[in-house]
Amino acid sequence: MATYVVGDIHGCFKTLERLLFTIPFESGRDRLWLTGDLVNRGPSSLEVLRWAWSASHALGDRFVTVLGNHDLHLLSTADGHGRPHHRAAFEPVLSAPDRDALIRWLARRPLLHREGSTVLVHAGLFPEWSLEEAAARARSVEEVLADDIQRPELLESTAMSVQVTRDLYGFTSLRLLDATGEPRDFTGPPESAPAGCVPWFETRNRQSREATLVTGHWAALGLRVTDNFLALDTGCVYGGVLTAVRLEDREIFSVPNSECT
Ligand SMILES: [Mn+2]
Repeated sequence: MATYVVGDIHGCFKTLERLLFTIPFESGRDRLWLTGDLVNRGPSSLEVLRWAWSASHALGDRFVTVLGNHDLHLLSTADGHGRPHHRAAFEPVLSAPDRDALIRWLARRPLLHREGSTVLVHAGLFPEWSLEEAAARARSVEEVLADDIQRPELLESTAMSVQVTRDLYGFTSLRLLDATGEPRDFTGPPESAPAGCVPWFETRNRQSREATLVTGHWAALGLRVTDNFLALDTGCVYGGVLTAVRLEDREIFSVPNSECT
């Protein structure tokens, strides 16, 4: 049994199909993990969601997708919030006949998936989190997200505690930390980071450094494969490539974007 991890798809369904055709994935045997951000920006969020829903039901626990910040934008918009440009982008999903099933399924996806010393998250972990602490925090935020009353409050960040909001940010949006250890919004390449800011995975004394972290989210970082860190967002939706890695031997597979430029 091999484990294939696919980076951020962002509604690029045709490119995803091409990647799945390219990798030697056996649906009766292998595992398929996604780094999240299935939707938004690309042309076919609904098709990607439907495919993921089906794959999740067909593969059972051999399929894992973790929630990304754009998946949360969709949940927030479906809850009746969200910004107008998100509402327009998500309209095909929101008006689909199977929308409720898709949204309900998406809201119950994990923020963190752990298997032994391998951990899948969309964005990152705060450096002070041990693996055990990160997993426990993920479980408690997932409970909130799966609750149809509490979820809108969390995603609008009005009635929720700062701690819960910060935890959610870590799993789904984190890239840089400033000198005081607080996150800094930034989308550029790490070498252009503001003075004093460090990528979360390069912070000193990171408590999760014994684990292998598998992430997406940071397109400007691109493909990064080191002993204990794999970053797989290779900017497909920006005209880059969609990437998969086979975890067991770290072979990389990628296909060019064929639709989303
Ligand atoms: Mn993201």
